[in-house]
Order: sequence, then C-alpha cells, then structure tokens
Amino acid sequence: MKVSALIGSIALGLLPGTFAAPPNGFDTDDLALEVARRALPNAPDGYTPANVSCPASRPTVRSAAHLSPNETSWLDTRRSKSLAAMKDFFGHVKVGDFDVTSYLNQHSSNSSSLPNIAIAVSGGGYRALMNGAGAIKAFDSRTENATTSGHLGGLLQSSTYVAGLSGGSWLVGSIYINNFTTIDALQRGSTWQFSNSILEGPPTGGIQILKSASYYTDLAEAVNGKQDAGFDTSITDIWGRALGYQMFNASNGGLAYTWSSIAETSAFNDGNYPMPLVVADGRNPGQLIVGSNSTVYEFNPWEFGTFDPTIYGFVPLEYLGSRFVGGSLPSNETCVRGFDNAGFIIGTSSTLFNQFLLQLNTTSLPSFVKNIFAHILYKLDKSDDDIAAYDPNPFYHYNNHSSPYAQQTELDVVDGGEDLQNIPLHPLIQPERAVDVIFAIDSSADTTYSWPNGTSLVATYERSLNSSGIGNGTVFPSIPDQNTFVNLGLNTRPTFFGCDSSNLTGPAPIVVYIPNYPYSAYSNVSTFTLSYKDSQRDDIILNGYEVATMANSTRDGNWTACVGCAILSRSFERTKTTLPDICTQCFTNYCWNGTVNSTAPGAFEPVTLLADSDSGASAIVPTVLSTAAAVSVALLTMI
Ligand SMILES: *[C@@H]1O[C@H](CO)[C@@H](O)[C@H](O)[C@H]1NC(C)=O
Ligand SMILES: *[C@@H]1O[C@H](CO)[C@@H](O)[C@H](O)[C@H]1NC(C)=O
Ligand SMILES: *[C@@H]1O[C@H](CO)[C@@H](O)[C@H](O)[C@H]1NC(C)=O
Ligand SMILES: *[C@@H]1O[C@H](CO)[C@@H](O)[C@H](O)[C@H]1NC(C)=O
Ligand SMILES: *[C@@H]1O[C@H](CO)[C@@H](O)[C@H](O)[C@H]1NC(C)=O
Ligand SMILES: *[C@@H]1O[C@H](CO)[C@@H](O)[C@H](O)[C@H]1NC(C)=O
Ligand SMILES: *[C@@H]1O[C@H](CO)[C@@H](O)[C@H](O)[C@H]1NC(C)=O
Ligand SMILES: *[C@@H]1O[C@H](CO)[C@@H](O)[C@H](O)[C@H]1NC(C)=O
Ligand SMILES: *[C@@H]1O[C@H](CO)[C@@H](O)[C@H](O)[C@H]1NC(C)=O
Ligand SMILES: *[C@@H]1O[C@H](CO)[C@@H](O)[C@H](O)[C@H]1NC(C)=O
Ligand SMILES: *[C@@H]1O[C@H](CO)[C@@H](O)[C@H](O)[C@H]1NC(C)=O
Ligand SMILES: CC(=O)N[C@H]1CO[C@H](CO)[C@@H](O)[C@@H]1O
Repeated sequence: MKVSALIGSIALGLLPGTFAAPPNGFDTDDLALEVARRALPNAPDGYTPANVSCPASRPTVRSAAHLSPNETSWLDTRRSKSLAAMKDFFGHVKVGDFDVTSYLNQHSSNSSSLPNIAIAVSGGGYRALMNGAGAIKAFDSRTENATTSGHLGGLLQSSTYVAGLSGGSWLVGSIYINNFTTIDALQRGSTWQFSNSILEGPPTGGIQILKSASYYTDLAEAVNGKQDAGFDTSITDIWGRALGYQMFNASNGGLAYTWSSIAETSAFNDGNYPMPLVVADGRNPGQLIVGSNSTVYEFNPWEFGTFDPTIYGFVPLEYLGSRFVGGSLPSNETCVRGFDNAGFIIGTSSTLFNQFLLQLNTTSLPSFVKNIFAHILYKLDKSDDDIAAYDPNPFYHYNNHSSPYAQQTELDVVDGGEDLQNIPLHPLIQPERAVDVIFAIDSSADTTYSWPNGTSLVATYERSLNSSGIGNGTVFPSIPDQNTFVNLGLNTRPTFFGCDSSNLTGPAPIVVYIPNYPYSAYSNVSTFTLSYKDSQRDDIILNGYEVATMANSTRDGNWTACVGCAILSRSFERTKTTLPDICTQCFTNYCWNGTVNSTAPGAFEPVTLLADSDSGASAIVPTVLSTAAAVSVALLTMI
C-alpha cells in the first residue's frame, strides 16, 4: 500500500466522510473561469509535474546578457499604461509649482527618458506580509481615499516591477495569483484567515472544506503524487502546499495554479499591472551556510534563473522539471509542465519557515494529525532539510566552465533572505532593467525588538562591491553601517540613498528606504507568531499604510512631493531638467548625506508616534523554536 493511500485511510477511518480526494488536479469551478482574467489552474496534473508534448521550438536555457524577448515586448506594452498611471498619480501628488503632467507629456515620445519605478517588499514572515500589505495598499489607486492629497495611491499602478522575498513573496503571490486583487479585498475576503494557524489549516466551510486531518492528508496526497512521478520532494513541497491554502483563494489551496500562468492572463499581457518577481537564494554544492556570495535567483512570470556569473542563464518557467542538458532539451527527452506550482514558488522563497512544520509536535493538534504528519515526513526524500529541491537541475551542464552547479543533477534553492539581502533588490539593480527608483519596504527583524536597522541594504551594498565577482558589474548606492542607521535615525523614517548619481560608479537607482516603524500599532511582531486575529492583522496593515505615507503626510506635509522628486530625479538628469526647488529641499531632508556615526547605540525601542495604541506589545522575544536548527533560528530572528 502506498503511504499516500495509507494516510488517506487513517484520515478516513478517524473522520468518515471528511476527506474527499479531488478526482484529478483540476477544479471544475476554476476551469469554468479559465477565460476570465486571473492566474490559471493550468498545470496538466494538479501538483504533479507531467509530460506534455513540446512546442515546435523546443524550450532552451538562454544567456542572462539581455532581458528575455518576453519581458522586452511586455515592457513596450506596459509603458503606455504606467505613463497614464503616472499622470494620474501626479494629478494629486504635487511637486511644488512644477507641472509634472506637462513634463511627462513633453517626453512621452521617448519612453526611456521617463521614470522607471520598482517596489521591493522584504521578508519577515507574517510581519513582512502585513507591513508590506499596508505599503502596497497605500500605493494602490484602488484603495479608498488613497488618491487624495497627502496619500500615495497610484504609485503601484505607475510601477514597472514589484518584487517580493519570503514573507514578501506571500504578499506578491496573494495579489497576483488572486487576479491582482486589492489588499482591502484580501482583508475582507475569506483568504487571509490568519487567525487559523497555517499548521492547523483553513477554517471549515466556505471554499476550503477541510479539517486539520484532511488538510494534512490533502498536503500529503499532492506531495506523494509528485514523488511517485519520480520527482525529488522536500519539506518545502508540504510548506508550499500549506501556503497555497492560506494565500490563494481557490479550492484545494490552488492545487493546479502555476506561477507561469501569470504570463498567460490577458490583464498581465495587456500591461495593466506591474511585473511580479520572487527572489530565492542558491545553496552552493557541499555548503550548508548560505553566504553573501551565494547565487540569487528570480522567478518572473516567464522564467527562472539568475544574472549572477555563477549561472548567468534563464530557463522557461513553464518547462521547469524538464531534463535540460547543456541548456537544451535532448531529443529523447520530453517536455514537463506543472513543476512551477505557485505555492511551491513562494514556499521556495521562504524555506526557513519549514522549521515551523517540524514544530508541529509542540502544537495542540490531536495526535492522529501529528501521526499523519510524521508519515509525510518519513516519506519525503529530504524530510528535515531546509531546501527546495529543483531536480532535475535546469542548468545541468550549462556554462560548464564557470558554473559551480553545472555538474549537479539537483539544484538546492533556499529562502531569499538567507544571504541577509532580505529586501529583493537584486533583480531591480540589474543594469538591463534600468530602474530609476526602488521603494524598498523593510520589515526585517534586525534589532532585539524586531525592527529593521539597515542590515539588508548593507548586505546588498557589500555584495555590489565585489563587482568583478558575484556582483557582476551591478552598482548600488553607498550604505552606512547599522550603527549609523540607528544613531542617525535612518531606520525611523524614510531615507533616500544614491541621490547624487555623480557619486556612483555607474548607473544605479535611488533607493527610497521605508523601514517598518510604529505609528498607530506595534508592528514588530515576532517572526515566530503564526496566527493573528483579524483586528491585529488590520492594525498592522494600517500601520504599514502610515509607514509608507508618513501618517498620510501628517509627519511631513511635503512627503508626497518628496516621493515625486525621488521618482523624477533620474529622469530629470536624462532630460537635463533643472531640479525644482522643492526637490532640493526634499533631498536635503531625506537623502543620506554621507555622515557616519558608528559608535554602538543603546537599545532601539521606539514607541508609537501617533496617539497611544493598545494593539500590541513592543518587546516580543523569540522563544518558540528552541529545538529548531541553530542556523535557521539565528536567521529567522533576523528576517
Ligand atoms: C479579475 O479582475 C478583473 C478586474 O477587476 C475583473 O474584471 C475580472 O472579472 C476578474 N477575473 C476573475 C476570474 O475574478
Ligand atoms: C515568450 O517568448 C517566446 C519567444 O518569443 C514565445 O514563444 C512564448 O510564447 C512567450 N511566452 C509567453 C508566455 O508569452
Ligand atoms: C474616506 O474619506 C471620507 C471623507 O473624509 C471618510 O468619511 C471615509 O471614512 C474615508 N474612508 C476610509 C476608508 O478611510
Ligand atoms: C536520453 O539519452 C541520454 C543519453 O543517452 C540518457 O542518459 C537518458 O536517460 C535518455 N532519456 C530518456 C528519457 O530515455
Ligand atoms: C514528533 O513526535 C513523534 C511522536 O512522539 C516523533 O516520532 C517524531 O520524531 C517527532 N517529530 C519531530 C519532528 O520532532
Ligand atoms: C543590526 O542588526 C544585526 C542583525 O541583523 C545585529 O547583529 C546588529 O547588532 C544590529 N545593530 C544594531 C545597531 O541594531
Ligand atoms: C566572496 O568572493 C570574494 C571573491 O570573489 C571573496 O573575496 C570573498 O571572501 C567571498 N566572501 C565570502 C563571504 O565567501
Ligand atoms: C491615514 O489614512 C487612512 C486611510 O485613509 C486612515 O484609515 C488613517 O486613519 C489615516 N491615519 C492618519 C494618521 O491620519
Ligand atoms: C514644504 O517645502 C517648502 C519648500 O521647501 C517649504 O516652504 C514648506 O514650508 C514645506 N512645508 C511643510 C509643511 O513642511
Ligand atoms: C548631514 O546629515 C546630518 C544628519 O544626518 C546633519 O547633522 C549634517 O548637518 C548634514 N550635513 C550637511 C553638509 O548637510
Ligand atoms: C559618495 O561615494 C563615496 C565613495 O564611494 C562614499 O564613501 C560616500 O559615502 C558617498 N556619499 C554618499 C552621500 O552616498
Ligand atoms: C558587467 C559584467 O561583469 N558582466 C559579466 C557577468 O557575468 C557574465 C558571465 O560570467 C559575463 O559574461 C559578463 O561579462
């Protein structure tokens, strides 16, 4: 008897009638909507990757020297949409007396002179998801009142890229797999039910009719299916399936939804919203610790791969799971689809949270649930290994002379924050993408009380200094040490880095650093907290809104103008436009000017900036994961 069947019968025996396996990967409700515009349940066999016939031109790995033809042509389509959105944005965001609309009209025929905007949402579990959601909500023109004076609605619609990592990738996945939905809808709907811990599964009733036992049976069924089809599995497969239940509004946790299906939807193809990016790290062959020299991967709607010199290649995401050799698919090999399950992608970006599953024993779940889980773990190839197995390695024998992965039949991919670059800036500082400004939302837990202190920017800066090595020519603004961040308060309000482009060694964006900070709520909840009441979730999201808008500009009446200046700055340089006076003032106020104060600061314990709040405690010290692997715990306390 297969273990999957065994588990199924355990659950059936104990809970008659509660477990109904889907007849196959498809969900008829979702299929009916296939013509509608949202990410699609288009995997051939649910969670299990399956052989399909190859397209006429067989998929290949391509060099990272340029953007993909898909991205290049999508950018063309996107530009007219983002330009229109920018005009709307500057309809309510005034930059002193400067007429931004005329400026944009004047240069609209040469799109490369116009601003190119990106948003990056850091990791940090649910804290990062919620604080990031507040910022995205603030940037979204669809949010009620967000396009009034003092707010920033429309920045999202004006952006070209939105990147997420780990907890930030759960946010990006929640938005994109659910039809570019709004944060408001996620708060009001049945998807973001964080009061139900991911360990227990979704509430019963509604779209996901499950109980904890059948939840785990469902997770096991899917993962066993993949394994029985000959694919390596790890605990990340279980974790990714669980995330699907909590982030995707589809029955069976979006079993057949692929990440590549985003590129098949008409709304995305029409350029109606920004391009989503998810970041993960590579673990080098034979290594356990992921250091600053590790390879950084991106998942975009078309491809998986990296600009790093280690691999310097991209594979079509849809055909991940096919046996590429030396960058092409041998004639005796078939195409495989369905490997890029959307939950698996965001699970890959957040593998450190695999540790939580291993803590299931410490929960109050009934013991038969724990037994089911023990069986799942037993069956996995890599039960306690914190990696996602990308086997077959799509870059097998690719760039044989330079790639440390070329001889590996399996690629080990891990949490995007493990190299300490906890903000997904890597895809956004690639010269080919020519980004002008990155809004970097940092929800990292760097300090004792889980506030950010610039560690992530420091890591990206240091990596860029190795420009002939792993940095591969990427340029990043100078970033001071973390003590300076705390001493100068650079982590208490937005700070701009790289304002003066003449002080850079090459083209690089301005980084608008937006650190998590308490306005109306203590949003420094522990990375280890896995369940939140709706009211606390909403308080933290509102706090994130206030972080991004500086309390709707009540903290600085010129904040939105200064955001406008950051957006326009590089464009002004290209068009040789004199900086408006208000921008000079803004840059004096917000740009880090090179001052350093590296003396060791005292404890960083900010209190809510707005009126007293009862919505949280300021000091939350991690204790839960005492048995987890030491390295993971150390990292989890930081991200
Ligand atoms: C996706 O969103 C668009 C725009 O709001 C809407 O028109 C469309 O019906 C939605 N599709 C689905 C499947 O919900
Ligand atoms: C990406 O581009 C390739 C080659 O131009 C094309 O065959 C493929 O259909 C495109 N993919 C998508 C999802 O549009
Ligand atoms: C939007 O603004 C109006 C008018 O000030 C106010 O009544 C309403 O409560 C606001 N809505 C939200 C969601 O803040
Ligand atoms: C294809 O050929 C290679 C080289 O002979 C072999 O290693 C591989 O197993 C073959 N694949 C299949 C699916 O038969
Ligand atoms: C959980 O508990 C079971 C039964 O006590 C034990 O066999 C198993 O090893 C434990 N699992 C973990 C991950 O500690
Ligand atoms: C900054 O965060 C790092 C961990 O990310 C920590 O080791 C360091 O002590 C912190 N420094 C300050 C000044 O907060
Ligand atoms: C990263 O690689 C550079 C050489 O390319 C080396 O100098 C540096 O020590 C490495 N850093 C780590 C943390 O391995
Ligand atoms: C900021 O605006 C949001 C949404 O309109 C509102 O709910 C919140 O109360 C406002 N906060 C402050 C400090 O004005
Ligand atoms: C905004 O900036 C202008 C120009 O520097 C200045 O005159 C004005 O006082 C500022 N307004 C606020 C509310 O700080
Ligand atoms: C640079 O910024 C620091 C505070 O961060 C300030 O004290 C100093 O006066 C500034 N220097 C210049 C030249 O503006
Ligand atoms: C300008 O560049 C130098 C050299 O890289 C650096 O030390 C300094 O901090 C930079 N200044 C600013 C304001 O970024
Ligand atoms: C700018 C730069 O250094 N680019 C290099 C990145 O890595 C690839 C692969 O090693 C090189 O071919 C590029 O020249």
